[in-house]
Amino acid sequence: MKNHILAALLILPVLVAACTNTEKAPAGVEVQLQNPIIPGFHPDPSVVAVGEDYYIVNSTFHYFPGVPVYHSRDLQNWEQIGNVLDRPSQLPLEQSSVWLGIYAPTIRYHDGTFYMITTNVGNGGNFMVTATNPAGPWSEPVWLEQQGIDPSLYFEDGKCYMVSNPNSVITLCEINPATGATLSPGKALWRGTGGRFPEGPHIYKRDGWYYLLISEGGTELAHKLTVARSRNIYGPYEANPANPIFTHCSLAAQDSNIQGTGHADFFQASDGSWWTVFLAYRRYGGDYHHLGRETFLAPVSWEKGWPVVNGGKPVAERMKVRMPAQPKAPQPARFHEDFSAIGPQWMHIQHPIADNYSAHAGVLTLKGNGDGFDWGGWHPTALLMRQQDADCQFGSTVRLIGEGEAGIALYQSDAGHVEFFVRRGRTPEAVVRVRLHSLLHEEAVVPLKAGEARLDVRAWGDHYEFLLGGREIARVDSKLLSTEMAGGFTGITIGPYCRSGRAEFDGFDYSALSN
Ligand code: 6LW
Repeated sequence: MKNHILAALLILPVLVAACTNTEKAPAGVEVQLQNPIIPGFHPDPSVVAVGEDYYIVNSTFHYFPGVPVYHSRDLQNWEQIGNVLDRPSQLPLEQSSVWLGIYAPTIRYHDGTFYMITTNVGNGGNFMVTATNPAGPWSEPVWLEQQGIDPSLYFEDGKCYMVSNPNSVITLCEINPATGATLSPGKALWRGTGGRFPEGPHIYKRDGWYYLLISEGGTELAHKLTVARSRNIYGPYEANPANPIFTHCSLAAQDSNIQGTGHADFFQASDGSWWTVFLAYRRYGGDYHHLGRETFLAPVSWEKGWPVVNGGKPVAERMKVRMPAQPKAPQPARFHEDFSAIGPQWMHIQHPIADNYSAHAGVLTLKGNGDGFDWGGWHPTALLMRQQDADCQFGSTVRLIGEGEAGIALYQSDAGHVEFFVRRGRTPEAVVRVRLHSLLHEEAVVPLKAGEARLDVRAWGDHYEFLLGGREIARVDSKLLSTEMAGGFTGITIGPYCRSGRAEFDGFDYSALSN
């Protein structure tokens, strides 16, 4: 008996340690996860799990509508169910360039209400909106006092806390979520581990610890995740000795095409397993990326009370993970858009001028107002969607009514864009024109018999081919449209536009290609 008690006493600390370090093998089934889970321009992801439903939001900068909402039940297939900011009153964009507008959002769910908090850089700063249905409608903005970007929310014991990074210090205050009023002075929590741009903070609670997850190093190659913890939400926070907990700025990932990993948000799936969404970009044709920062997924485990992302290994486009259930295999995109209803994937640069758009019987009619894609503080007539596949083909038949310019745009920023268009002054012609900073170059000019042409673009990762009536007339290197060359926080968007005159488009075709 005595021996049993002794044995029990000896084994107790081991059992306690095993329970607090909970290194249980994750349940579920082994599956092949395909990353990115939301490809193309989908930066700064934030995620919330509500039962078996998962929702992700992303930043959108100077685009309108802003902040797409994606829904999934299997963590692999994500469908856009709306946009949080779909009314100009929620999203002032006056003079917003590709560097301004909506920065990183956070989505949370509390007591039957969804919250989305973000920063409108250049037009009002931090604000939040609420909804009972994440597909919308979302409320008018409640403006917040605490400065800094990347605000996040944490709810506990009837209190609502906000964290952001004023003056590059992660700072916490309590707020009244209904009015936005600050209820406690800002408390500096952490400066990170010394990397530049400490940002993207989120607070989680697990086993009595508050975990403060942030990103450091900037959103390019040096991007990384670091974490600190405290028993008290106000601190002091101790840094994880194993920081950074995730980065591709490492020997192990130096040859990966996936780079810039960071800006993450953790969540627990319905089976209790931990996960993170984060942003990264894929390189094409060297150290260049043009599709923007995309949304990725990786498992999180806990070791000795600290989170470990993907077992401490780099992530890949295809990787074996354990998931709550087998997801559906993602289907390659292929569609003909007839614009009978303008779906949530279509965006504008700044607010659209409604009179310049109409759709009827499968034909989209656009009216130009003189604004193109060069900087102008401006409202170009264009419907743009994210290029989500490195290899894809898209196009339309364009008819100019009278004189003018209209066609298909490939837009990274005002400093880097390509238009494939029909132009009619005295004579009609098809043109491929490239803008790169101060350079404006017509790569091809082909005479046409009439102001109508079939324009298709074929994308192959590192270059684009421009097809006039099925015949290639020009090629453009994707790096000219890359973030490295053209700048901005966004990624390529594509679609019909009309700069001047009036034009009809017979819908818009898109299909993913694989080589
Ligand atoms: C965003 C910041 C970041 O607010 O880039 O990569 C900024 N992370 O957290 C713009 O997306």
